[in-house]
Formats: sequence, structure tokens, C-alpha cells
Amino acid sequence: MNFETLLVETHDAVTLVRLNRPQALNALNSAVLADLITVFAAYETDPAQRCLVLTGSDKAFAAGADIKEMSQQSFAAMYGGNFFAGYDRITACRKPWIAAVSGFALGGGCELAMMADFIIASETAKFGQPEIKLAVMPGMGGSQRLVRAIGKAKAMEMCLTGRMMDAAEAERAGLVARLVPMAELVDEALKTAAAIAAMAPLAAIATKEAVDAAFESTLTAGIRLERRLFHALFGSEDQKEGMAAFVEKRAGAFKGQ
Ligand code: CO8
Repeated sequence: MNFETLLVETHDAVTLVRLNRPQALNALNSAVLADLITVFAAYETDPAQRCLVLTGSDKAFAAGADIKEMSQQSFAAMYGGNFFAGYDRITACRKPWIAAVSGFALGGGCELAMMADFIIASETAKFGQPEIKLAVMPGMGGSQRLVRAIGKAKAMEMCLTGRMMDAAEAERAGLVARLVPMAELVDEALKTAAAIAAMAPLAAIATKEAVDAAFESTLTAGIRLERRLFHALFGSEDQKEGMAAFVEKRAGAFKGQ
């Protein structure tokens, strides 16, 4: 697949997507969104692809939504056109994906990274929600996902001051799953994605659904969902294979059935 704003490769069962607008530090415009929707739809419908890594450049994962594209927009165009609502199509992806972040992840860039199932970051990563400096505010989920990731105090401070959080602070605060040296970021993310891709695909989808439900439901409802999904996996061939492989002391070979 060829895209105007993305570079896409496959590494066995892992799709690697690089944001590719270096002239604008990977700022997210409508073309990026259209390309991301296409690539995520292709990923979701391809049973051979079992995990996806989204990354940027060494200097920037993404420096935010494209300010030049937005600057002259009216209320009617933004609200009436439901600007950037297409990102809901990315968050609706049921299969696992990882954001691999180096450099700036600001505004919509931070918000896009937080849409991932988890973030692996390099030691140079810088996260922030600087929209308030432009007289606006987070608009792609930052005011909600950042609070859930790092708690109200830090999230509110970041959104009201627009200050950046460095990689070490982001890891301490729980925004980032793991920090790695910049030169190893993509390889480490691909290795992690390959490990996930080797798992039973139905178990991966069910696990993601259950963990995500922790943000949306009560403890009782979440535990009930978890138990139902756990029971349901006993209807899969892969569950028989996974448990047989353990008993026979070999690696399981999973088919997604
Ligand atoms: N949009 C458009 N262009 C950008 C953006 C951006 N967000 N960020 C950087 N660029 C461009 C610059 O304009 C510059 O282009 P040019 O060379 O043509 O002038 C090029 O990228 C390189 O940038 P700098 O020269 O500024 O590079 P520096 O290394 O000096 O600074 C920074 C890097 C600190 C990252 C700086 O570029 C910066 O502050 N960028 C803006 C960060 C920002 O404010 N992001 C938030 C944007 S608003 C947003 O994300 C809203 C999301 C919600 C949308 C929801 C809709 C419903």
C-alpha cells in the first residue's frame, strides 16, 4: 500500500506504520487521518496481521494536529463537519497496536499515542498537551485519556500550563509502558509486537476488550465481562492448542480459531 503521509511495511505478522510528514514534524492533518483510517481498516481485516506498531521519526512522533490546516476554520466547519471524529475509527480497532514514541508527542500527537494499547517510548520522548497556548484545548481525547493514564493532578497541570513531560517523568507517571534507548525504539517495539502476534489472536482481542472495559464500567460489570470472555475462549481451537502445548512442553501454534 502507498500513502501520501505514511510509510507502511510488514514484518511477518506485524504491520509497521511510520508517520511521514517530516517537513511538519508529522503534524496530523486530514490526509494523515484518511491514511490512518485506511491502514487500520486493512490491518483489522487481514487475519495474517496480528499486531501493529505506529511510530514517527526520531525528532517527532507527531507535533500535534496541523495548526496551519486548522487556523482559519470556523465553528460551523469544525462542529458541523465533526472535525477529526474519524479518529474514533482508529480507537474502534479491536486488534492490538502499540505506539512507539521518540521526540515530540504533543497535542494530537500525545492523544494519538494514548489511543494505542500501550506506549513504548525512547529516552528522548516529550509528551504534552500545549493546545491551551493556542487558545484551544485537547480535542482528540487528551482531557480524558491523560487523566485516566496519570491521574487528575498531573493531567490538569499539563493541560492548563501546556508544559512538556520528559520520558522519565512519563514512565514514572504511568503514561509509558517502557523506556528504551532511541536507537533501539523501533526494534524493541517490533519485538514486543512480534511477541503479541505469536499469541492466540482471539485471546488478544478478548484481553484488549476486557482491559479497555476497566475504563468504562463498574468493577462488578468489568469482572463479569472478563469472566464471560474467559469462558468464551474455551470455544476456540486455540485454547485446546495452547493448553496442549503447555502439557507437551512445546510452543503453541495459533490459528485464530
Ligand atoms: N502543525 C503544523 N505545523 C507544525 C506543527 C503543527 N502542530 N508543529 C510543527 N510544525 C511545523 C513548523 O511550522 C515548522 O514548519 P516551517 O519550517 O514550515 O515553519 C516545522 O514543523 C518545524 O517546526 P519548528 O521549526 O517549530 O521546530 P522546533 O524544533 O523549533 O520546535 C516544537 C518543535 C516545539 C514541537 C514546535 O514545532 C511546536 O511547538 N509545535 C506545535 C506544537 C503544538 O502546539 N501542538 C498542538 C497543536 S493543536 C492540537 O494538536 C489539537 C489536537 C486536537 C484536535 C481535535 C480536533 C477535533
